[in-house]
Amino acid sequence: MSQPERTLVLVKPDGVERGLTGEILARIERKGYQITELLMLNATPQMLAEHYEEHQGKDFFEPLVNFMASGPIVAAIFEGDRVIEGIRQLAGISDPTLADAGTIRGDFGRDWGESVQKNLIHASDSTLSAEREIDLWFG
Ligand code: FUP
Repeated sequence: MSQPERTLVLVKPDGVERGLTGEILARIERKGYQITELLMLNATPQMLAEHYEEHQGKDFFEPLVNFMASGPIVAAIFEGDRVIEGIRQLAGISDPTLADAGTIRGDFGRDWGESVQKNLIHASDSTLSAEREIDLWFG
């Protein structure tokens, strides 16, 4: 039998600061996915540079790393069949102004006039990135 699919979820510093950690994790749990590991931590710029390596060199890279290092993050591993797609759907698109109502980013996010999108949640986008990111945050 194959291993259950896993993904990495981060409640970003804006989500933790605004008291939305429980709401965000609850939405994912209510969908039916299971938390298998959970922790709160302050990420180092080095970890964040590795996490967001595909964005190095882009305009928003430095503001993104600074934002992600600005306060505690809650990191979780969720598992379940097609969990990667399922949680991306619950999260909504990156720009919280345009994310559909009913999604986490659409319901709780907005533009704050900053050079980085504060959009509450990270969720891995493929099995390859999920395994890489789980190693980085929980390895
Ligand atoms: P996502 O897969 O939705 O988390 O988004 P990306 O991997 O494309 O981008 C990572 C993070 O960079 C986003 F969550 C928000 C931020 N970002 C910006 O601030 N500005 C942009 O133009 C694109 C992304």
